[in-house]
Amino acid sequence: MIEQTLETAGSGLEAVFSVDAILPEDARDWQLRAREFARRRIAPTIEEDFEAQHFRRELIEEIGAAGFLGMHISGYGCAGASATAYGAVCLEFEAIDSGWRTFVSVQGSLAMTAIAKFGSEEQKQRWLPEMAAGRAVGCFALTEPSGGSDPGAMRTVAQRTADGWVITGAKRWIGLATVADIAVVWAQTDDGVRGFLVPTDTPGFTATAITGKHAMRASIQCDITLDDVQVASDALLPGAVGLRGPFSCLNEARYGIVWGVMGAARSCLSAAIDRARSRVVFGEPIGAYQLTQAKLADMLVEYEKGVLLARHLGAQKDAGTLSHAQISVGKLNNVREAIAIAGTARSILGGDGVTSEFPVMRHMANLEAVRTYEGTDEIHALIVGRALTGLSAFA
Ligand code: TGC
Repeated sequence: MIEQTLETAGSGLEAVFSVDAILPEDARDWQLRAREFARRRIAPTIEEDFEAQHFRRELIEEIGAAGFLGMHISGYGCAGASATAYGAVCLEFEAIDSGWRTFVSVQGSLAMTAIAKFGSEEQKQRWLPEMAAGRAVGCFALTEPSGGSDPGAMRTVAQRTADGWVITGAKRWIGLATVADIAVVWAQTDDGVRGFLVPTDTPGFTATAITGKHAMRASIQCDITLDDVQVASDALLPGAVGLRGPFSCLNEARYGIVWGVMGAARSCLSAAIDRARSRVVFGEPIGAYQLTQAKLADMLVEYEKGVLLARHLGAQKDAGTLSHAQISVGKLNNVREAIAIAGTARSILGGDGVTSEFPVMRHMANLEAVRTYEGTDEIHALIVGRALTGLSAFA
């Protein structure tokens, strides 16, 4: 009886709200390719990789060959796609796992963007085509062990020598550093914060994967030590002076998160809907009870609002009018709501919701990491607060 009613009405998440339907054609094309790739190449092994804390490095060149790395950059082997298309790709990767969306972000939004925005022509020619193809991997070394929220307090220093620079310091929570070929290292200099391209085989550069993580287990985050690392003069990124440089790269990564986490939310919501329709308790599918329907409705409302916000910010970004504060609105809201959706989905799944039979607990754990990196909830609230009042309340 219930099945018949559902069929007649046309039910399910896609029948009520579909991200596919609100994308322009170019973005939808990218989205479908990302969805197909992520479902075929990442999904089948993600639970096992998360459990084993294994990063499946062999996928990198395939992701590059499919065009997803630095896809928003024009030239140098990159696709020159729209910001909306890039966002839709982030959503599909994160629908499978935040760790793989993070890989695309660290490589494309952080390391490649730093080179594309601030690098010399030689640096761009040397690194961007290789990184776009996935033959070279980059990392972005900004955060330090003493805390990530205040990069202005950075202790890593770069001092000029007769023929280059010597860099000393430490970085923490740096994605991909143990598999990277090139590190974008941010350091204090006499001219303020500057960026350097440091090959990871340079003597004195050491990366160590952080273990014991209960989130992002299928991806790599590292400690880096820089012990009198000597680089030539041409390692300096000429176009970045001051914190504006790294912050403008963070904008790109934060923008990708606004979309990406809605993929994790969609995955959790879909699992909860399926379960609500099939799990029988007290003689009825739990989806036939009002409390379950109220939960599902609230999840859908926040998912739909989050996707529409991402789409709105994407349109602004494509028009060149997106502000930092608007990106903070998106990151703050969408991560917070994705976490809430994952938690509610878990409650609908009951005890089985904590197992790897469903993706929900893995998404919940990952999203807690996403909540902290690229600016915590608190930092984004204060960025929005400063934009509203004109008053800085960080200290
Ligand atoms: P503030 O005085 O506000 O700004 C300094 C200069 O930067 C400019 N600026 C921005 N430019 C572009 N985009 C933005 N979003 C910008 N925000 C600020 C600003 O206009 C100024 O420029 P100028 O030319 O006048 O000097 O700087 P502040 O030190 O007071 O910072 C304020 C605050 C808290 C907003 C900032 O520190 C912040 O965003 N903190 C959070 C940092 C963060 O997100 N850290 C986590 C990074 S994640 C990571 O490192 C790991 S990488 C990912 C991975 O590897 O997996």
